[in-house]
Amino acid sequence: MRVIDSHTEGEPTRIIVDGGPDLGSGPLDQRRQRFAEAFDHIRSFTVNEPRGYDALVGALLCEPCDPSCAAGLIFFNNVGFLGMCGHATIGAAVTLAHLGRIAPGTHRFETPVGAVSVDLIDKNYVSIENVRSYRHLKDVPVDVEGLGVVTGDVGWGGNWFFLTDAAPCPLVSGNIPELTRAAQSIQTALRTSGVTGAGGADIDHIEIFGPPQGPEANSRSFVLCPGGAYDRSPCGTGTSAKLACMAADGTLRAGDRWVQESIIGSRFDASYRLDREGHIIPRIGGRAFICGEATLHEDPADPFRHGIAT
Ligand code: PYC
Repeated sequence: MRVIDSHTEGEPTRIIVDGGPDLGSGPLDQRRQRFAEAFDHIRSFTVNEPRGYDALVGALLCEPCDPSCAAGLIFFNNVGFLGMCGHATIGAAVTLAHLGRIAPGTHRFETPVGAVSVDLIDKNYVSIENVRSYRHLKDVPVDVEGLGVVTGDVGWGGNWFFLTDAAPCPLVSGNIPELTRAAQSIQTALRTSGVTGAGGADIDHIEIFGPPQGPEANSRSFVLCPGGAYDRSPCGTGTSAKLACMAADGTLRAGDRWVQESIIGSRFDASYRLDREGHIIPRIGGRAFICGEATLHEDPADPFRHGIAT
């Protein structure tokens, strides 16, 4: 299997460019289902130790159904599959440019939750227009062990998020272990109290917001990803959910700029527009850098050939 590694504002992406599973044809959500049911060991092989690590997000490059799209992408991580992934879409655009498959300009990529528009500004800077995003629930109180009652919103930005301002400590990188524990406790409380996204969907990302460290950003966030790792970037789908909540509250107008800072101090430049039906279409901009190209090998004698799932 041939892969290209990049990071987007610190958050790693590994794109399978050759030798991935044959998922046949059809809509990407169906191909993602086939990937999960028949080839989950390839997901684990690609991103888990000993070839990867828990923060690594993978993406399978595939043929899009929609001929107007330059590529199809199916995203996955150390524990399962994602709907959309903002940082990995930015990483994919930089990877495709590195391969000479796309030039600076506007492109469309197909994902399991819809097509997204991608502006490759130069070899490292990409601005994406995400899928429609919205707030599903406002001011939901949850009783969290060790934290008491925590109130937050539930939003969709291509994945499901619980967004809260109730930080248990300052949002600095030295507090990542404490923030991780707090976010995991919030997630457990959401699950036990039956708070979900639309249609009973599991809320698998938790975002904790606080003030930015400097004048360059509007806000800083800590984002817990589904497999227990924290997002090194400000999280593209999470920033999209944040924009949707602010739009619903009337605190950010269409076209206004919002700079979201991550727990390691990297930033996404964000804004939104309204589509014809009045839905929020977020725009997220950030930088990605190629960090490696590799051929991954599988030895039938290796007891850990499909990765170490934790
Ligand atoms: O950037 O959307 C994102 C993302 C989701 C999980 C990790 N990064």
